[in-house]
Parts: sequence; structure tokens; C-alpha cells
Amino acid sequence: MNTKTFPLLLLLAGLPLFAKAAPVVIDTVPVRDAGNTTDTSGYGKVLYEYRIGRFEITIGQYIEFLNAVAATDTHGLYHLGMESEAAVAGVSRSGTAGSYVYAAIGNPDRPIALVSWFDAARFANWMSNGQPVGLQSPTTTEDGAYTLLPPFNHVGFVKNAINPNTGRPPLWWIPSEDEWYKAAYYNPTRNGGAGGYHFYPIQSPLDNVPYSAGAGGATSPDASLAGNFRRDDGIANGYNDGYAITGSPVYPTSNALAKVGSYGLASTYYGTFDQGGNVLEITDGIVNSGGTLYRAARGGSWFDDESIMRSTFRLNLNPDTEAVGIGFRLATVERTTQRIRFATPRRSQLGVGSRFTLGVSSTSGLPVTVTSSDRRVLSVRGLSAKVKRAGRVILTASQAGDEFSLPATNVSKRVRIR
Ligand SMILES: [Ca+2]
Ligand SMILES: [Ca+2]
Ligand SMILES: [Ca+2]
Repeated sequence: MNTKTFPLLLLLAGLPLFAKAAPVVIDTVPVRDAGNTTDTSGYGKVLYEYRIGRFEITIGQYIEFLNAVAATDTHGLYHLGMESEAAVAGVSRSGTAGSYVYAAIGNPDRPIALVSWFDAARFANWMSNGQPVGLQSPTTTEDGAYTLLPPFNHVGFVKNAINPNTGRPPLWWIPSEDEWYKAAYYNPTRNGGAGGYHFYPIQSPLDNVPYSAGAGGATSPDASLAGNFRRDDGIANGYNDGYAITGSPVYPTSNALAKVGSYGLASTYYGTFDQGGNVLEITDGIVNSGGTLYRAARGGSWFDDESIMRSTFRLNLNPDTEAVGIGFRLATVERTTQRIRFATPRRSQLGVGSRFTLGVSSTSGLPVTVTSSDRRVLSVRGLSAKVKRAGRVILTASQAGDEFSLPATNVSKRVRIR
């Protein structure tokens, strides 16, 4: 073997380690304006920047999850209604326990329904753990963003500060009620730029009541005010005819879900879609109602009328409740900026034959790479520099960032060896 092909073979041999299957990509939007005011409802203030799913988690994304961790479905991530409930059917299951396989029924870009807070938490764990494949265990679904221990019938689970599987903060989680609420209703341009809230999760200037209309909202008087929810004005005119997708007040015996984002003109200020309607969304909020603790769900569903979409309404959910109108979206980190600190090498370090350690680091703590413009003058290996001969060289420090940090701006130093 010659030395030129050796590194290539090494790379190929190592490839499966890096080419880890991560089929689920969740499109997210940044929610900035940290430290915004609270709404009169008491919700919506968030002191930090974060990101939230542009769309509800889809049937297609949930199928990837099921096929990764539910060959044996220990914790009931699949619900038989995902095949049998005509209004929301989207996932079929074949095979037997130990070798279950899941496939889409109809359009996989519709939201997944019939999931509980625990299903959402397990999906968030799986995403935070890098989408591993295997049995439902602490390294796949049972730990990560949430450490889930039986019994699975109460709300006493809070988001971990550190994911034990990665040693870093969880990358994905169920949005807190404030995170969900701010993304849905807040608009920093309202009230002459002082910021304020919309009444529905649509940035309508006058907070008009939305129209119930088929996907796209084209038949409604205003597609920027349309959504998938139930409203009936008793006039058969293509909108407000009952259930939005079927256009009928009769409970649907066919699909009632819209493809996520299909009301493309009816977004929130931050650019999320369907926070009102389609599926009601589970949050991490905990509600004490008459001494019993529930999870808060918001935004209403295809099944609900417009009152459930209002900022003033929240639904109290048992954490193990699964229903045809219930789904979720996830939140993730907004990557922070980082800087490189790079101390100029001292003249005493720059004699020919000298070796020294480069004084370079990043504010994120991530390792910094330094390259030399002329390795015949000064070579760099790791952070060790070796001065070889007189000349001029430019040392460039870079840090590419990771899931938590943006790339740093490169820092260069001109060095002259005498
Ligand atoms: Ca379930
Ligand atoms: Ca009508
Ligand atoms: Ca929704």
C-alpha cells in the first residue's frame, strides 16, 4: 500500500461512523426579541432566543421515528387509530412485535395526531439523542431531553438541563407554554414598535376571526386569515361550511387534516404555520386545575371552533391522553455567536527552530483550528507551532461551530520570522 491511498482507505473505512442515518429534518424559525413583555393573559414572555418548528411534526417524520425505535413498541408510540380513524389516518403497521414496520397512508406531510405528551417527549428525546435506531431504552427514547421513569401517568417530568446521553443541553424539546405562546401570538412591531400580541395565531392587523376553509384557504374571502378548524355559517359558499377540509358539518369519514403549511399566507409574525388549527399542540406547560395537574395544550384543531385558537384559551390535557385532534411541534436552540481569541506570538517564540503552543481559544470552548499560509516557514500541528526558517506567514484561526454555536469569524495573524 502506498502512503497516498492509505488516508483515503482510512476515510472510507470510517465512513459509516459519520454517515449516520438522520432522516428527520425539522424546519425551524428563530424567535428573537428576548425579554418581550408578557401578554395580559400572563403568558408569552421569554428571556432568551430559541427556535421553534415552522410546522407541526408530520406523519412522515413520526414514521421515521417509529421505524427507528418501535419494532417492538414497548411504550405505545403507535396508536391503532393512526390507521383506523378515517379523519386522521396516516400510519399503517405491519409485521409482529419485534419486527413491526410502519408506512404512510395518504399524504405524509399532514400532522401526526393521536399522540400524547409522552409520545412527544420520546420523540424529543430521540431527536436530542441523534435519531438512534434500537429498542425503547435510555439511549433512544427514555432519556435525553426528559428522563422518563414509570409510572407514565403524571406530569412530574421536567426538561433536563443536561442530556445524560450527550453531556450537553438537550437539542430538542417540547416548547414551554411561553415559548409556544410567544411564537404563536407575539409581534414586536405592534403598538408602534413597543410589541404586542395577536388574538389568534395569525398576524392579522385587526385580529379578525379566521375563516374555516379548505387547504390554502382559496375559497375564503381572505386566504391570509384561513385555517383548518371548524366553523359553520349555514351558507354553502366554500368556506365556514363546518369542518374545513371536508366542507361539511358532518363529522368527517375521510381525511380532515391539511398538509402542514398549506395555509401559506396565514403565518405568525415569526413565520410558523398552523399554530391555530390542524392539530391542537401539546406544550410543556403544567396547569393545576382543582388540585389535579395537567399539561397545557394550545391552538385548537381541525375538530375545534375558533374560540380554542384564541390566546385566552388553553386546554388541560392528561399527559397520557391521545386524541384525534392532538399533535405537537418541537423547539430547539438558537445557536449563539462565538469569538476566537488569538494571542499574537511573542517575538521570543519566533526564532528559527523554536516550538511553541499557539495562544488560541474560542469563547464557546470549542476547539480552534489554526492553519499556516506557508508550512515551510512555520508549521502547525494541533496548537503546536514549529518555526522552520525566515520568512513571512499568515496564521488563520477558525472555528466551524456546532449545534449550539454559530461559526466564528476567522482571525488571522501576520507573523515575520527573522
Ligand atoms: Ca402513544
Ligand atoms: Ca359557509
Ligand atoms: Ca396546530
